[in-house]
Amino acid sequence: MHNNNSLSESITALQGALFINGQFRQGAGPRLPVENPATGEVLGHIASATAQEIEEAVSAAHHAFAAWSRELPKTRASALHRLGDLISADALNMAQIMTAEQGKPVNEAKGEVLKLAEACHFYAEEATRVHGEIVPNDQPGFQSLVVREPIGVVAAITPWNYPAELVGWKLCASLAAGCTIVIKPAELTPYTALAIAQKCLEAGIPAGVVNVLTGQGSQVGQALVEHPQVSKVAFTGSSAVGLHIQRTCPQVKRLSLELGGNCPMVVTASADLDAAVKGAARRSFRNCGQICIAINRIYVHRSIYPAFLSKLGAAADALSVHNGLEHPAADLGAMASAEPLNKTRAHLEDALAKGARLIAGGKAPEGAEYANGHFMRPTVVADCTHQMLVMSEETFGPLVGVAPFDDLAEAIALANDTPYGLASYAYARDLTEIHTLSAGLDYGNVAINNVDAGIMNAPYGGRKQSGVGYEHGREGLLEYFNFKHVRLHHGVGN
Ligand code: TAP
Repeated sequence: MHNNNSLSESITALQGALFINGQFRQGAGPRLPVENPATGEVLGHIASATAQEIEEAVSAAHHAFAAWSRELPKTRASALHRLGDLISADALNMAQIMTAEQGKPVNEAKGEVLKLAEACHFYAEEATRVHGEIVPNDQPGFQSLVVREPIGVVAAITPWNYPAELVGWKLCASLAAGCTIVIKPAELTPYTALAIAQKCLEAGIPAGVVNVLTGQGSQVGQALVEHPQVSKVAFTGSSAVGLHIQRTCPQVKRLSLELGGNCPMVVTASADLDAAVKGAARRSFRNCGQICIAINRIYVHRSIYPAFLSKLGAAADALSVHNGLEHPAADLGAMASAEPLNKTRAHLEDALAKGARLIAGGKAPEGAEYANGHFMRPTVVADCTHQMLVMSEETFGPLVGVAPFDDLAEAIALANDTPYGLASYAYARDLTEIHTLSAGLDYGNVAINNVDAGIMNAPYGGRKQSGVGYEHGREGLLEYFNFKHVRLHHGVGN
């Protein structure tokens, strides 16, 4: 059970706050409410950053870049290690802030905060291992050095489903590379980002290196995209907004776009059925399906289709749904807002109207606890076709569609048959099937016999309409560098 007083004190301290040039200040702009999605209660208000505040934040980041980019890598690494330690030490408090604004159960939120701390330490280590290259020349007496230089000011624009990690990956990679950053978190989950800014202040990260501006994406986010002193936009969010940013960016600048998905899972006749069901239940419903890499649709070999459906239905029915602050260990909490809940209901109605069979869930849990929040039971529908929205569009809710297949080529073709290419999953024990699946799935991430596609030291990114660029791993860090080729004529060996 959480401590109401300390949580409300933590949130009160962040009301209306902006973090600019190393200082918290009250924003001058209009206030926007932030709600607890489990209760509908207004937690507080944030300030919508004004044009002048946006200018001050970018200008602070621009000025801080000159010194931060020249700091020794080990100095930047130490700052990141300190940040990671401070975040882990306060993980429960930060998790409760996240649960209050996002809805996921506290234990899961705490896991996310601890993974943010892990990202700080990972990028701290990477900061000291940024190597260049010496490449061969076609004439004697020349040497070509390829060096990596930080890009400049980064604008990070982030969604509400992973309020700590999706800010953190951009923040940590920027700091490690020597970039400075202005963060615009989602309107629904601003307090987690402001709590991270508090940790940056405590960690002694120099003024201007990290800035946080709250407000609406269409205003504050768009102003950052358009700002001539922003050299890179690191965006995670919907494909529609990502495309809009790409179209409306008025200068040439680096963009990394981590966008939406509609992720398939293929379960072949050789699969370990119980492991596949366990994986399906976890990756379809965790965080109420509000994950870019959530399983949206499952293709199951016809020989095991009925058994898979009954086991997945039972696994979905066994998941507990609660107010995540009151029940830290619940499997699922509230959905983050009415919007993803309404979209989930619409996708369910569409599937049922087109002939899908309801196997589990399909409605909100019953009882007074759920009366004012955005709750939905984990839902499984069977006999789905690609005419149904659940099989072709991102639901971003606790709904999964299942369909049978007869041969693997058909399953892979169906799995690839959407505009998205973020993550895919497969369960199989036959080695030929495993190789066929890993080669055939047209996705940036392919997880086989597990459902955790993202680990910190491997690249994580989408293809097709799921985005450009990578986070995590060495590849994620390279997104924050320009390469410079220095061709030197030294004359030795001429
Ligand atoms: P979006 O509506 O796209 O919002 C993402 C961020 O962009 C928010 O901070 C939003 O601000 C801001 N924004 C909105 N319009 C903007 C504009 N014109 N210019 C600049 N910024 C703008 O996404 P969401 O609903 O928060 O998040 C869910 C989506 O994120 C899903 O599609 C999900 O798949 C995707 N996602 C992808 C990944 C990866 S790694 N590929 C990871 C997580 C989530 P407001 O909050 O004020 O609207």
